[in-house]
Amino acid sequence: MENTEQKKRILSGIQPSGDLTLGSYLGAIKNWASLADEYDCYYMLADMHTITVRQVPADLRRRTLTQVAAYIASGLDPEKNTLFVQSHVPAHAQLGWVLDCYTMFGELSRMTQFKDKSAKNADNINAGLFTYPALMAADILLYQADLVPVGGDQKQHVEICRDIATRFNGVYGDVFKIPEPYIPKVGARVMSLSSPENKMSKSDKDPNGCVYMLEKPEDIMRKFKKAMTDSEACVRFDPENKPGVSNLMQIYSVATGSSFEAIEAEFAGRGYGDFKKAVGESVVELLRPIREETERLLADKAYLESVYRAGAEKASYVANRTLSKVYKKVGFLAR
Ligand code: ATP
Ligand code: LTN
Repeated sequence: MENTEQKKRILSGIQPSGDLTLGSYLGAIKNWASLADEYDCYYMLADMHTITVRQVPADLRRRTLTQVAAYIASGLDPEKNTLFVQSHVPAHAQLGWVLDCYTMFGELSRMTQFKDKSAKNADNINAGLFTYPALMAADILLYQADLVPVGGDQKQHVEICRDIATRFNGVYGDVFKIPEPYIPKVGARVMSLSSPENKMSKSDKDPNGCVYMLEKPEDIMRKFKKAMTDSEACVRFDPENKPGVSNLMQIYSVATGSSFEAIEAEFAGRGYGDFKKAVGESVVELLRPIREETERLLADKAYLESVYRAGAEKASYVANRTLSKVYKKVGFLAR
C-alpha cells in the first residue's frame, strides 16, 4: 500500500436504493473506471444511507450484491480499486455519530435533498434522513479523500462535509483532509427518456423514462423507440428547444464516440424512427458486455464475497486510523 500513499485518494458511493440506470453508468461508474491508475480509489455501496427511506430487506440485500457485481463488470477492477459495503465498516456509524455533534440543525435544514426527500416521504421524515449529510461527511473524511466524484446534485453534500471538517479542524487541529467535489464534464447528466427535462433516476416512477444497466435488449429498444422527441423531425443539438433529441444525441455520442456534428450529418434527412433505433442499438451494445459479465459474476457468490470482504478489510484499516485519532481528540478514554 505504501506506493499508493503518494497518489491522491478518491472516495465515492452509490446507494443501492434501486436498480442502477444508464445515468448511474454514464454519469458515475464509467468515469470511476478510468481513474484507477492515477488515484487510490475507494468505492462504497451506501447501504446505510439507503435505509433513510423504507426498504424491503430482501430487495436491499439483492440489490447490494448485484451492485457489487455491476461495479466490477463495469470495469472497476477489485485489484486496483477498493470496493466495499458501507455497513461492513463500523467506523462509518461511529464517526457519523461524532460528526452529528459537530453539525448544526440550521445547516442540515437547508439541504435540498432533505427538503426533496421529506416532501416525497412525508409519512417518514426520520432523523436519519435529516442527519444523512453528517454520515456522508464521515464516509468521505474517514478516508482523508482528496476528491469526491459526484453528480451536481451531491455538490451541496460535499460542501457541508467541507464545512464540518473545517469546523472540527478549527477546534482540534488538522485531523481531516478537506475534500474537493469532482464533477464530471460533458455527458454527465442523462435525462429521462419520457420527460427529458428531468434527470434519469433510479427512483423514477415512470419505467419508460429510465433504462436500467442490466435490462434486456428488447426492453431497452422499446424504451428508445418510445422516447420523447419533438415535431421538427431534424436531428440537431439544441438542449433548450429540443431536450429529447439532444439527450438522445448525448447518449449516442457517449456510446459511439461520435461528435454531435457527425451525428447530425449521419441522420440528416432521415426521420426520428431511424435515429431512435440507432441510439437504442448503441446502448444495447454498450451495456451488453456489462450485463453478461454481471450475470456471470452473480453466479459466483464466493468470488463476490471475497471481493467485498477484502474491500471491507482494507477500508477498515484506513478508516480506523482516522477514527482513533478523532476519538482521542474529542476526549474519549482509550480502551
Ligand atoms: P435516487 O433516484 O435514488 O435518488 P439516482 O438515480 O438519482 O438515485 P444516485 O444514487 O443519487 O442516483 O446517484 C449516484 C451517482 O450517479 C451520483 O454521483 C450521480 O452523479 C450519478 N447519476 C445518477 N443519475 C445520473 C444521471 N441521470 N446522469 C448523470 N449522472 C447520474
Ligand atoms: N449521497 C450519495 C451517495 C453517497 C456518497 C457518499 C457519495 C453516500 N455517501 C460519499 C459520495 C461520497 C447519493 O445519493 N448519490
